[in-house]
Amino acid sequence: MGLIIKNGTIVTPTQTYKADIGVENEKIVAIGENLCDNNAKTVDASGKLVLPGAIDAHTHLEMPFGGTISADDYFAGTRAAVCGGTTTVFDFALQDFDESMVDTIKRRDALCAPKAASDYAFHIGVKDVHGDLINTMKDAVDYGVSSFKVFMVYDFGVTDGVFYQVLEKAKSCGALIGVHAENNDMVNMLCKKFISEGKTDAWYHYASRPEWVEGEADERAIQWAKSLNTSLYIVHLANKQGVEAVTKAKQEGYAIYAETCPQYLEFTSDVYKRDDARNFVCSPPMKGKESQDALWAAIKRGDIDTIATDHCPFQQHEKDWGKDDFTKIPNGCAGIENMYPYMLGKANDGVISFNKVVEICCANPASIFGCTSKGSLDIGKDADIVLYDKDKNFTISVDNMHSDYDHTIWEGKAIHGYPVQTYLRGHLVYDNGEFVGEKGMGKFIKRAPHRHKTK
Ligand code: DUC
Ligand code: ZN
Ligand code: ZN
Repeated sequence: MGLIIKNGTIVTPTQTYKADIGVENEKIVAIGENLCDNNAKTVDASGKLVLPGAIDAHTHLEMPFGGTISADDYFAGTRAAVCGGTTTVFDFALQDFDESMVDTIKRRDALCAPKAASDYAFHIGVKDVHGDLINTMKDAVDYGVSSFKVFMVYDFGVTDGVFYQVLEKAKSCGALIGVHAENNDMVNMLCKKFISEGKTDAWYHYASRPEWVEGEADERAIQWAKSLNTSLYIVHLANKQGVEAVTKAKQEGYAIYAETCPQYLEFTSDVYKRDDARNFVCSPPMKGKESQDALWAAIKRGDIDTIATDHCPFQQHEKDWGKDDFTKIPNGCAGIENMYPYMLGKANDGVISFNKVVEICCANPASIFGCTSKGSLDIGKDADIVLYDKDKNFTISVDNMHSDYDHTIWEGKAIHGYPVQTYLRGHLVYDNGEFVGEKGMGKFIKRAPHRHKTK
């Protein structure tokens, strides 16, 4: 064996137990007591938790958006990811009009492959399925990209009819559709109304995208998936009405999956009253306390399947474009390095269990998105391993993050417990505050087709 991690406490979604882990050729090859190999490098993990690397299934790296490009490129974003214990990152490859789905993947992968410091996968952001383009979804699945996202908002959003067509095609070709659900018409109308009334500060970003603007769209999207008896993945769910719709659909037996993000679990719409409110502008916005409570309750009862970040940071001067007009603020916040430590910190504080964190940050995204080699500490899986010190206290600051942005909404947040080492396929890439990996070492993860569960 090349590496043995000894004396740690392994956490899976269902078990917590003491054992050593043996690694050879980037894979976990042994789990047991008293593993021994004189040729292996040995790491003592006494007193530490040994966790799978997390999977962040929702990021926007070097994405052209809001009149600029998101501040973390593929290197900075993936470097930051591994420093927070996330070893696989999903990015959105946004299709161009008239572009086949495989060309979309290849265009983005040409940018990503030389820079990635974590493993990575893509979802395709669908814009155009006219003519034969819809059939190229199947080519993408064969290429190893078995998920697509439709936006119900933004100038590149799709119509309801296109969304339905894409859902139907996905069912027949082994793909999962993710949806950014907000009612576009309502958002546009409310934005215009507030601006014309001189209501221009960042509070009106929230006021133009209130709970029901998202909840109503969630309900419609779920309705269409139900009518096709097909799976649907709701990204960045942030509101109570949507949570209730997801719970009901699950109880009825439909394969409706929900993702939420740490920012919705930590902040409420009160942040839009702060002086730096524009820095918190993302879509959907943070919601009220009732929605936040509903999200935590849904995590505890199993109705939220995954946690991801929607990482899409912008620099301060770009956020400042919207000082006097909230519609000019580029939408998005940082989070890629914070997700796993934040959720693990909640476990350390007794809010949820460590097993639950491993389930929703690692095992569930791996199984939902067909990452067959990722998401758990089992023999045969990639040796993506995080050593976690429950006693290490950490205060988030832009100065101790590993991204390229110049501010963070997480500034000053104290985290109880923190990752101390991250291994990517057995290679040490993060060591006590330092990135020690290499640009370009991340690999494209070819994923299995989505296995549709029908009612
Ligand atoms: N929301 C954001 O806040 N940023 C990126 C895209 C999105 O949907
Ligand atoms: Zn979105
Ligand atoms: Zn997003």
